Amino acid sequence: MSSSNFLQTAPAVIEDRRLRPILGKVQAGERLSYEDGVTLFRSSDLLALGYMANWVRERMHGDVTYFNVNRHINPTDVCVASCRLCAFGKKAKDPHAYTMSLEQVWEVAGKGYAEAVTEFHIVGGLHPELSLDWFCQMLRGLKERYPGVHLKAFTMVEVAYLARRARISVRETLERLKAAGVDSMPGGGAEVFSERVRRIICDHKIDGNEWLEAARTAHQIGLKSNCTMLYGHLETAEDLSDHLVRLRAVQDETHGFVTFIPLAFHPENTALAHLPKTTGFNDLKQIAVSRLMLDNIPHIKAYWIMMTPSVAQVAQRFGANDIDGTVVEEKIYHDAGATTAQHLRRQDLLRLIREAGREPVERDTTYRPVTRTEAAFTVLV
Ligand code: V47
Repeated sequence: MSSSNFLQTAPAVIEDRRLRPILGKVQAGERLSYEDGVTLFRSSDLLALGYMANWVRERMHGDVTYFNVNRHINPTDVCVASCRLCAFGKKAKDPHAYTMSLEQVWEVAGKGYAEAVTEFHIVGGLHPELSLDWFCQMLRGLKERYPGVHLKAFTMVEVAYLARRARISVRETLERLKAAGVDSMPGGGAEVFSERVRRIICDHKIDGNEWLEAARTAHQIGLKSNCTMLYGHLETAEDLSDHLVRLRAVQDETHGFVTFIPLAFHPENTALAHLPKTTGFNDLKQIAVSRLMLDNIPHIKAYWIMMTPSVAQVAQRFGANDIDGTVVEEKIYHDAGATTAQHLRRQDLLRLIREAGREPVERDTTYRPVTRTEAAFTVLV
């Protein structure tokens, strides 16, 4: 839609009068403030939020929705932290805990290789015994066996823990991981930066400033990363807006964040199981507000595992331009009660995207389009 069309039609869809000045800023391409963010998060005028966010999304990406063919690998769920938000981490003595051997990691990775996986997404618990050297060996082994696959590995939280255990700086840890094969980093572990909330939901983790500093360092040494925000628990509109503004400030400095992924809290099997589950309404609002606030982060991902394929599909018209990938096997959300599938085929993703009136583009982790030969395509469908 051209900007003049937007100017003419937008006021008709804005019911919440508090959004009018924000609409003016969006039209003018002006940066939204922390206060604007609070207003957006407090508004229930979902169609107006979606209308504005969709306009920004189309200006940035046209009709394209990206997806990838990836595999998640979680080498261990043993974790020294006991975050109330998490159902995945287990104590070492828990009979249900698992830790893969190096050979098992390499074998699990290989299960999707024939299907031309372009990315391994590797995260796990804070294991008290697996050393930085062990992880470097794991990475080198993956690179040897699957040289064409991008390794998106370790959250800022895992890196900070490995650094502490190895008694070296976060920078040196990142450098060693990069030398061993890490190509970029996922966005997990950011939760919300508010100290008040972190004390309740993840008091064993690094704090918000440490997370941001680790991200800054990763970007400085040439590793791009994603970033996330966990919503739907004890946070306020102020906490959410503050989180986005702080990510945006780091991005102004480094330009290292590629994609932002709002993550809905799944309470089942966690210490916060009494909290209600997220709603489709809130999921779409988070997508829309993040697109409006994060004017310097290129991509907004509606992670279908977390929001269900149906909501992730609708999100493609509320500000999102990415839907994540085939995933294959997912543990973090499924341990917390997610009832979505663990795997979507390439053809399922294509259908979801096309039905939303978007043009599917398969990407690699760096958002280069992936072209497939007929033969490879046949394996994938
Ligand atoms: O770090 C943990 C969150 C994250 C729960 O970078 C929970 O492309 C909800 O970061 N309910 C892991 N959330 C997932 C993640 C991610 C996912 C997809 C793509 C990318 C990417 C990153 O999930 C954790 C934590 O923030 N989490 N437990 C829970 N019960």
